[in-house]
Amino acid sequence: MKKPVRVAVTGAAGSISRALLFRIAAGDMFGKDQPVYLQLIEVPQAIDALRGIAMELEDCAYPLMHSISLHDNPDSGFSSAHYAILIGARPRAQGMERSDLLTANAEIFSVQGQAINRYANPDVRVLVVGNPANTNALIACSNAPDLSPTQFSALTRLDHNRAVGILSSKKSCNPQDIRKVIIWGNHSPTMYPDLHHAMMHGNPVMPQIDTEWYRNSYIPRIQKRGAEIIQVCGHSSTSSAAQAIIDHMHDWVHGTRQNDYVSMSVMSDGSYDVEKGIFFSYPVRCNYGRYQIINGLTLNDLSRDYFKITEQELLEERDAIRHLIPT
Ligand code: NAX
Repeated sequence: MKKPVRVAVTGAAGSISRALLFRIAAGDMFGKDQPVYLQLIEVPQAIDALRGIAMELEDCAYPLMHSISLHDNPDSGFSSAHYAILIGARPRAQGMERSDLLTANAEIFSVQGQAINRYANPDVRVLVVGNPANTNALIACSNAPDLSPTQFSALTRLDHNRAVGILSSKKSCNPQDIRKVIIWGNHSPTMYPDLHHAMMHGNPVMPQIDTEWYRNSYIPRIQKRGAEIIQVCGHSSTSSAAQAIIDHMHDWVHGTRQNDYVSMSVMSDGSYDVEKGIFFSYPVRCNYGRYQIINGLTLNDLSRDYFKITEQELLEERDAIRHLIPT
């Protein structure tokens, strides 16, 4: 049996975590031969609810579930963690300006970044889910000076999976048959779902779809899918978010499937002329626990226009919390 890996999860009593934790314990994220030690982190007011979740996890008697610990502070919560999944975030309250939301979350993620820097395993991999995810990842990463920015990422896999799922429904094919879909930019309604490099049954997608449908129906639908879910279900995505987190971490650790790439928000190295240092969703391939941005794809005028909008939004978000980024 392998040695257990330590997985720290914040917001562990929240809706997404309720769908996620049982699947991590069942081996869906790291493999059916990898025991896990869950380090669950919550705010003090939610510790009682978290205790109930821990009891249910125990009652499942998962063979891979090595042990569980509960934490109301990030220092002990991230101790020796190999993986840190940052889901807990401050939701937008009524009357709150976007800049207030950015600042409130920046404070949470700067404290967590410092704790990860000090107490996590030096080779830790960090996934930021809590919104605004890209900018929260920037804050956490900037507060962890001893770690490499390549150890941090933010979740745009849900948008990627939505882009695959909705296209496969439209074309009545299996999602498996669709490859090389890309989400560029921010996890927000400015994201750009790009099908210009996508393949279906081994052939380019664009000649197989109506351009009018792509531009006026498909792109806005993916961009606003989160809001559509809230409108229909009365709450934001939970099971699909958990699935996306599983897929993101699984591929980061175990590698991307052959002849495909996936979307991950990672620190820009200037690829595709995006400003360096912001977390931007790129097409990547993962191998041996590392990601590599896919370079050399051509962008047409439509793509360039979308790029500018989403990059601009990320630059504005960065400027709003700049005072919390250590120099
Ligand atoms: P919930 O409100 O159900 O749960 C959030 C949990 O986080 C709560 O239990 C709360 O007590 C806890 N929490 C708050 N601050 C904390 C802190 N400082 N330390 C530890 N725990 C803390 O939200 P849920 O539906 O689970 O969504 C969580 C976050 O994911 C939200 O910010 C949401 O916007 C974001 N999402 C991001 C997605 C992405 O693709 N990047 C998609 C799904 C989701 O919308």
